Amino acid sequence: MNSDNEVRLLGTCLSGTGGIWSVKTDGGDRIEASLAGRLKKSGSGRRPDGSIRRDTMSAASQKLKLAVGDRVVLERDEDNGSWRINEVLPRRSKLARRAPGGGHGERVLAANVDQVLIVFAAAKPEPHPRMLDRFLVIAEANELTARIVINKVDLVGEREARERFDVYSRAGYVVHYTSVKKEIGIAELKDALAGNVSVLTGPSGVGKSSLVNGLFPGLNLRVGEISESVNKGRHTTVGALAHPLPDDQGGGFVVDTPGLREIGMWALALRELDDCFPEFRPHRGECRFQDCAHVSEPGCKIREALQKGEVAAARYDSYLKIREEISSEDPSW
Ligand SMILES: Nc1nc2c(ncn2[C@@H]2O[C@H](COP(=O)(O)OP(=O)(O)OP(=O)(O)O)[C@@H](O)[C@H]2O)c(=O)[nH]1
Ligand SMILES: [Mg+2]
Ligand SMILES: [Zn+2]
Repeated sequence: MNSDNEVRLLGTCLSGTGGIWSVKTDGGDRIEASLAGRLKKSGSGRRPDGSIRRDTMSAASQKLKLAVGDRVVLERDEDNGSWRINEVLPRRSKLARRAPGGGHGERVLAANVDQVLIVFAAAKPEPHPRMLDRFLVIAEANELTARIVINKVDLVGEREARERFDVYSRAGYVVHYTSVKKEIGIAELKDALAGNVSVLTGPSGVGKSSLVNGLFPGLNLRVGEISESVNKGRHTTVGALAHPLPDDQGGGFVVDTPGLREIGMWALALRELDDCFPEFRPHRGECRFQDCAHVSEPGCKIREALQKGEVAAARYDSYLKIREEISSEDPSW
């Protein structure tokens, strides 16, 4: 290779399995790059002869800190022309779930995230509000803006869907009502995505991938198909896939993630939980006891707000359930 061609580029990680990542360079090219061995947390995943060992690749990917959305410095190997990720730039934000016990078990779903779109279906599958509340708590715990998307409104009618999820508008969230099938609410959602890095999350089968395709028909469909096969039953793969949005529509990325069946295994400090419910925030510091758990303490302003109907009973129930779960998970929290 001509040494004049030696290049150092900046890019954004779109997807990665094991040690190989697909990166969009700031110049707009899409390239495959391997992660420099020293950036992997455990082992290099390489045999002495330089070939990659499959078994250690998946082990390494579990401990990798690199995530979709990460900004990276790429360098080209002079000898064989291949690209290598040599540096990961500091993140401005991230969507992460902490494994029980905290500390080393953090799972970063995506980096440099502007907002989380929590997608549920109005029906098929039947939405579980308690689960929606958990997704919201995770977004809040990461200090990320959350939007709610209720898809498949064609199945129940928009009015019924709005009635059912009005509790979330009242809690302070923006709720989008969409149908990919009937093209309802798609334009508004598109505006919300333009220029941002947005992560779509939610249960399986609610239409996350369909929304991405419906929103940006120009996006490479083939990538979506790969996503399906990559994610199927392979929990150690980095399942998230970032799609660059068209530059003439403001740019940004939308990150499609595999559906989650349950989100129980995460931990959050108990004292942070209050802040994860936006409708509790106006009452911060107003309870009689500073360490009020809002369970049965006298002079509790949250329970007062509940009685007045300012805090919805269903949301308060979720708060209690999550609180209980956190305290039983690890007594030291
Ligand atoms: N009726 C109706 N069906 C929809 C709509 N959007 C998506 N679907 C259907 O719902 C099914 C699941 O859609 P996907 O886009 O694969 O769902 P997903 O959330 O990406 O699922 P995972 O990848 O498993 O997490 C497909 O059969 C879609 O055709 C909609 O607005 N209305
Ligand atoms: Mg999908
Ligand atoms: Zn209280």
